[in-house]
This record gives sequence, structure tokens and C-alpha cells, in this order.
Amino acid sequence: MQLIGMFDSPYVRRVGVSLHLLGLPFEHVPLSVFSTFEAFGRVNPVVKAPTLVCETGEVLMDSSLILQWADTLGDRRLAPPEPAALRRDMRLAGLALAACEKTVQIVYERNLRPAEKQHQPWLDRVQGQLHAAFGALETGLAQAPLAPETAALTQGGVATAVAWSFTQLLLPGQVQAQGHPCIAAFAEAAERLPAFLACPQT
Ligand SMILES: N[C@@H](CCC(=O)N[C@@H](CS)C(=O)NCC(=O)O)C(=O)O
Repeated sequence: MQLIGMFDSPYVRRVGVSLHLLGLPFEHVPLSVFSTFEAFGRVNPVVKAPTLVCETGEVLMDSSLILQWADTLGDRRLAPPEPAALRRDMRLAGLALAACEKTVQIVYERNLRPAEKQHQPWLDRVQGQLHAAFGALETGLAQAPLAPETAALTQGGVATAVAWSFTQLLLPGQVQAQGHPCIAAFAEAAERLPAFLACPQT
């Protein structure tokens, strides 16, 4: 199994961390959707990171779909089996993925669009959505803390830590740790776990 994409993508990273937690061996192929677009396209013409090349040669994409499939492969599951726990976990994962998407949109707007074409109302909207996502995540973790332990991690926890680290790296100062103490403490502890250390974002 090959995981194609760079760990500076939160979507690739959540899959890499999850495969480690699931104990599923894989080869990481760090192709970039930008600097190695052509080479990436030879593996997956859609050029979406993450891409997973299965043992059969079938090519999967979209981190959530890849994780849904990976969860069926071993003894461990990262999606909680019990409906109420699954619902909560999917809510956390959804908020974290929305935060990643909004961070990516801000970075693309600032870095890929020429300065004269940047549209402040759009940036304001996306920044508001980013803060709403992390605000709701903070409320969720304050109400029911997540354990930053290898055996306890779920998809929601992995996505939360990955999203926090990604936004802190790409948009320093945009979302303050003081206002999000539960997420910040959880992510800091999660980042020290072997599965996270195996997938460094820089
Ligand atoms: N919903 C997708 C998002 C994946 C995504 O947008 N990946 C970015 C890299 S961070 C990408 O492939 N960008 C290239 C492009 O869309 O052209 C997932 O969860 O995998």
C-alpha cells in the first residue's frame, strides 16, 4: 500500500497518522500536488492528495473515504462503533476538516492569487468560518475531553490535532492558543505520540 502526498497537507497527514495507529504498513511517497504535478498525475490523473494505492493497484482518494476503508483492514477501528460515540466523533472530525479547509482557502487566497485580485470580504468570511470551527471544537473538548493516548485516539481526535497543528504552522497567530486551551493541550500531547512523530508536517 502506498500513501501518495506530502505531510504538509493535513488530509495526507491524518491518513498517515491513522495508518500508523491502525498498525497498517505503508510506503509513503511524498509527491506534491504543485511541484510534482506531472508525476502525481501519473499515479492519479485527478492529482488529489491524499491518494492511496492499494495492494490491488486500485487508487483511492479523499482522506475520509480512505480512512473508512482502512478501518476495515485490521483489528483496530478509529471510528467508534457505538452510535452516540460515533456521532460525537464525526462531529469533531467534521469541524476539524472544515478548519483545515478554511486554512487552506486563506493560504491559497494569500499565496496563489495576485495581490490586486485578493478579495477582503471573502477572506473575512473564511476567517469567520475558521474561528467558528475551532470555537465549536474547543466547546466540544471542554465538555468531553479527548485522551491524547495512542490506544484511545479516534478519527475525531486525529483530525483535531492535525487541524490545530496545521493552522498554527500555516497561519501563526490567527487562532490563539489562549482562547482554545483544550485543543492546544490535546494537540501538543498528541504530537508527541509515535504515530504523529512518524508523520512530521515539516
Ligand atoms: N476532502 C479532501 C481534500 C483533499 C485536498 O483538497 N487536498 C489538497 C492538498 S491539501 C489537494 O489535493 N489539492 C490539489 C487540488 O485540489 O488541485 C480530503 O479529505 O482528502
